[in-house]
Amino acid sequence: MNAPLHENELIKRRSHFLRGTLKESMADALTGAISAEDTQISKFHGFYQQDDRDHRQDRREHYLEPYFGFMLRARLPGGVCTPAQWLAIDGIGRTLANGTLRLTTRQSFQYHGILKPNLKAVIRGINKVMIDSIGGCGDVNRNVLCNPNPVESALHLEVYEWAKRISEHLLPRTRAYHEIWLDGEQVAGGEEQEPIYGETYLPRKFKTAIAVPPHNDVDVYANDLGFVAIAEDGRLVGFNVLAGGGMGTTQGDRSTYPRLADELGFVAPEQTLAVAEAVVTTQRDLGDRHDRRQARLKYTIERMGLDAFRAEVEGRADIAFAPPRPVHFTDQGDRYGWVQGQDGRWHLTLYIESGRVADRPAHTAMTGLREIARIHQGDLRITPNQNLIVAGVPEVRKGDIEALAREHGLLAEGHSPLRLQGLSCVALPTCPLAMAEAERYFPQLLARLEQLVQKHGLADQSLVTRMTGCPNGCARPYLAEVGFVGKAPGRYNLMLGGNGIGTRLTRLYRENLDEAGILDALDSLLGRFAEQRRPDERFGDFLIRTGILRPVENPAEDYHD
Ligand code: SRM
Ligand code: SF4
Repeated sequence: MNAPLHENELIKRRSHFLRGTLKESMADALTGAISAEDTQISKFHGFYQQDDRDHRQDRREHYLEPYFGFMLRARLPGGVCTPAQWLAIDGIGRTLANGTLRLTTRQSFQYHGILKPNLKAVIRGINKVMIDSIGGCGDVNRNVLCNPNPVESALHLEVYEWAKRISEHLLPRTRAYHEIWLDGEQVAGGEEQEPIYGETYLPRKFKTAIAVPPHNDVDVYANDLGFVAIAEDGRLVGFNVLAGGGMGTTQGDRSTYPRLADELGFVAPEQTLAVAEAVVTTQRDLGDRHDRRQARLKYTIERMGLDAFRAEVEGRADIAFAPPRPVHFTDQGDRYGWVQGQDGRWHLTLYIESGRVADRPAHTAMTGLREIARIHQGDLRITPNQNLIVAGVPEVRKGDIEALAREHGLLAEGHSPLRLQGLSCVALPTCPLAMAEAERYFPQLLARLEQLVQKHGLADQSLVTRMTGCPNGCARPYLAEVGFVGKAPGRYNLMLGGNGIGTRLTRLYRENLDEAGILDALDSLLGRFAEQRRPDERFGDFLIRTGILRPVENPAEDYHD
């Protein structure tokens, strides 16, 4: 390739294993920002520079620099934390960030609105309770997802251990994070090595998930690298390995599209790390470092062809994939309420609207979760659907936990199936890429949709509905049954046709709709669905069966149809 390397490649190389000039940027008291190059390096340390877009115009008119604040995302494999960790997370959110926490679609949490002078205290604060933010963002492996529900306990525990191991194995080795934020000892120049990543890390972000069938709550097909746990008699016997999934697209760029991961084959558990490393190093060496829009693994696989990619991975890992084992998924959402685990303890899945943990008049989630963490002795698990599980509750504590959850509006009861299956990304005011609202508008739109499903006698129908403020797909709208993808203020592309188990992509149904247009389009389709559906048929399946929508066969072409 003759094209020049992307500027980010040069920034990474110059950064001396992710140090950049972060120390100098932090010491510069004249601005609330960090240097432009450091805004790229900071992502590898888990934080993004943002500015509050609600205040942009006002600040400009008053000749002030933007209202800079930082978003910090933790690394929390499988989303698991202890009550003590939660209390620390909560305290930091209230005192050093904007007073809220954001549970993410990748089982982690984010702080928003951290001012520069507070960044170090935030990072030190989470590290004090053994949580870090290394690789929360950046061109490395991100938070590793795994099914958070501990009901199938022996298997779940095994799979969770693999999620942690993969996360640790693919962690950058640089001491920059410890040196800058935790005052660790400085490493003398030239001594450091990144055995897996090398000095320019990966061409682009990289995501890994493990699914435990029959649940596909992690949306495993949306990941660069996926593992589907195969169990016999409740014990893990290996994984089907998937590669090349991804949701992100760029508006107007027809060479970008969402894609489901392909199956590479079956491996035994002891081959897991070698395979993960081989997929990562293949992408490191063969991924596109010239055009970041073409740099995700999905495009590397498209360019190489699946067979060549599989052979490359087999060679690097010194393994041969066995044919993938049959798997069956039944859902992609969370299972709310109490469920009992094999050891007799109980697990309660709470509903957190759009994952925003905040204190609002009818919904005091921040206080409620703090109160629960104070008395809970099991653990807390963030789900890939932005909810939280209070896990490992003994029978005698059930009543207390449930009473607190009810008092603070955290139970699923009273919410429609539509709302409980909903996901929306952060979008405005913090996300710099947002073209439309998501988190702040989605609840209102859901209220209108609730009226619509009720009108058609579909109030009990499960319908996976997701909204994002731009085509990047952070709430995985391309795997929903009904997806809204922000195009401009108040305008969304309506994506339809997912199958409710996360194994079929949506297709664009109508472009650039306002709320009236959305309701109009769905009113007519839901009406037909109510009249003509087969028993137990899902909305997306109905649209495909009746020919209202053609299934996506070739995402590269179909997404932009
Ligand atoms: Fe995302 C960028 C929020 C999950 C695809 N995502 C962003 C940024 C950091 C905007 C930016 O680059 O400046 C957003 C920060 C908003 C804010 O103010 O907090 C952002 N992404 C999120 C979160 C918080 C959404 C949420 O509401 O939960 C999720 C954090 C997950 C985590 O804990 O790690 C989040 N992002 C996802 C997912 C879903 C997933 O991974 O399962 C996707 C689609 C899967 C994928 O990666 O293909 C996703 N985010 C993107 C992309 C498009 C990537 C691409 O290949 O084109 C971007 C933009 C980019 O990378 O250039 C992006
Ligand atoms: Fe921001 Fe777009 Fe991701 Fe939403 S989908 S958080 S608007 S990048």
